Amino acid sequence: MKAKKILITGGAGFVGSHTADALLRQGHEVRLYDNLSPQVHSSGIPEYLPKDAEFIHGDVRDLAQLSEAVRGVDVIFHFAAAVGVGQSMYRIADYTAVNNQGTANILQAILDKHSYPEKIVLASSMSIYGEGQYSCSRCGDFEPGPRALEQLKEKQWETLCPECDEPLVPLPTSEDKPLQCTSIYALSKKDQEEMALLFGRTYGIPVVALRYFNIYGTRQSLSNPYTGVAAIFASRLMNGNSPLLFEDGFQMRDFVSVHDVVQANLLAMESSAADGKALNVGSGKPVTIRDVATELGRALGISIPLDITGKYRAGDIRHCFAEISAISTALGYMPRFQLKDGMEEVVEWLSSQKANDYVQEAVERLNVHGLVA
Ligand code: UD2
Repeated sequence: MKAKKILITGGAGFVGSHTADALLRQGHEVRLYDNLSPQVHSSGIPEYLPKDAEFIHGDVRDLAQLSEAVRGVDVIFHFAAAVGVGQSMYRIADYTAVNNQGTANILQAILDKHSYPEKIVLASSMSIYGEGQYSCSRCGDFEPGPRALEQLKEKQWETLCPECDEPLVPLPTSEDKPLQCTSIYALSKKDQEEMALLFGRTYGIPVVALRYFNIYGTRQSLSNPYTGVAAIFASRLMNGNSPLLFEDGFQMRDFVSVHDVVQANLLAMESSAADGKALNVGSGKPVTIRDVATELGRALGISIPLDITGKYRAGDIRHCFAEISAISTALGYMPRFQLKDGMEEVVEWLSSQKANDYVQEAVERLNVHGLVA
């Protein structure tokens, strides 16, 4: 394979840096563009930053700097984003500037510099679905909207059948489920996805949007209390605190190893079979948030009881896990990491890490804005 010049925005981050390592191993030339957001990188440049990559300390809100960064690259992985469902609900302008305008800037930079890449791979998110797909044993399949506030106030967490009011059974969510964003973050990801795909169609540039589910793995920020629930739980446990679980902890997600996400990223770059598409990237297996916290505690050998708050975080959905047959068929993607093995790798990494637990402050900030009830 011919070596390519590759730009990764958000390249110092969790997904960006792992992707960079894999690309460098394949002999590609990698340029990382990252603003080293203090919320994620509390100690500045991370020690894992690959030495063989070029590093540009830059912000996607800076069109001039970005225009230099896109020059002459063959492939762009656009991962830079403000990431946090709850936080996005009170930092609306910031999230929109970084995610929506930042993406617009990349596309503008490509046009302004006449530097057309052969591929753009964009980090989208499962959050754009809102609630996942469901079925009622009596009334059939549903794609329900957000749960009613009255029901959440009564701590009735399950999504109810719109016809008979009985709890629905969650099903794997596929790409054709109508999108129903329930947070500003989700809305910004939907906008990023549509903007990039539309740009690709207009200018004949292959674009792939990957809808990542809940990613976990080494290098996930241990100081960011707003996202990365596995790392948040780890940080709580390592500081002797109970993981805080919203609702009753039985909400289900799809936890996918960062190594499987890297597999999907590379396949999307190398193959043309997913061009112009938006595809799920998950493990295909549902797991409750409670199980994640329990499993992590067990693997760390720390026995601290979970704090089941019985509170609801604005913007959260109940259940969503991935149907992965579309990406498997198109790209041959096959998740290789089971949660249990993946957790063990994380725990080994954690033994050399310091975790700053800012979760209490983060919850207080949500409280101030009436976003936890
Ligand atoms: C991931 C993504 C994020 C976004 C989100 C989609 C990463 C690093 N981040 O965030 O970009 O796509 O998924 O929803 O992959 N919860 C608790 N206690 C906590 C924190 C969270 O109970 O301290 C619950 C939360 O209420 C929700 C569930 O855990 O029910 C998952 O949280 P999330 O959706 O914010 O997922 P997260 O943080 O992995």
